[in-house]
Amino acid sequence: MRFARLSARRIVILAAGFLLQSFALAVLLPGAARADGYPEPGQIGFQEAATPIAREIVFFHNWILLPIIVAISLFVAGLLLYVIFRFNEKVNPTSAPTTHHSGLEVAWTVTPVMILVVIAIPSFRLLTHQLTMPPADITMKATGKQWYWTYTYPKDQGGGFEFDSEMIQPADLKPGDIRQLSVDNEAVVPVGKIVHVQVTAADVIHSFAIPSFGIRIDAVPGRMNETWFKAEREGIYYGQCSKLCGKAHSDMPIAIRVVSEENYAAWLVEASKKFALKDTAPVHFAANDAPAGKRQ
Ligand SMILES: [Cu+2]
Repeated sequence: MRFARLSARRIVILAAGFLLQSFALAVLLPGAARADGYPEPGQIGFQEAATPIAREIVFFHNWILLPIIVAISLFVAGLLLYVIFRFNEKVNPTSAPTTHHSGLEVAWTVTPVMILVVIAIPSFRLLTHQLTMPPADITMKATGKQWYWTYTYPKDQGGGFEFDSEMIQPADLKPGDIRQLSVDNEAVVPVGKIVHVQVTAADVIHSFAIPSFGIRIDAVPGRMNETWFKAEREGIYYGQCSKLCGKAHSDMPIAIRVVSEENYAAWLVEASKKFALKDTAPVHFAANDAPAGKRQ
């Protein structure tokens, strides 16, 4: 039958494409060189890890999940090809009357369960590492607003100020700026220190995410979420609001500048003057304090 021949050929092409894609991913992903702290055009795979948690995430994906899914893809593609060539109408005109095979049914139930158990162990270990917060050296607050972030540094750690961090509009980009990622005021943290980030929002739900730090946490109005990171290298690390939050959702990047401890101390002094609060009240850690209608 013409129809049957055509669809068999199409399945072979699909299976071959599937195979090729699995191989390409397995070969390219772990070895690809990439920029530090931001994504590059055409990049495949994760950004370079800049925290221990991000390193663990990359390892979990590249060396546990990816090999397992490549093996499963190859196995399923092999089965498909075998069935197509061995049991097509021409080669095998009379099909076998078998409808049940208990051993096979037990095997295809138990094997996936075992695979899930193998994945679950490192997965839960990673979750535990992410959610067990070590004591903070620095605490800061990030408040998501339509459509920018406000960073607050508490007074008892040399801060007592807050500032808005807005994306640099495409027309104002200078050489070295990254389109849709560079901001006017980066949040600054010291290298090698445990930083707790309290995350909330003033209007709608946003999400505070930095791929190279391996963090992503929802910013919910009226609720205080908390995450942590320990940046291992100096540099600027970028993220984006990762919850659809309105028309300029794409225009509220996150930029964290990681500096040496001395430079951080110097920045605190400088920023205290630059962003001095008008009233002397301590910085309040409460939601819903956005200036209304700041950006329409
Ligand atoms: Cu947002």
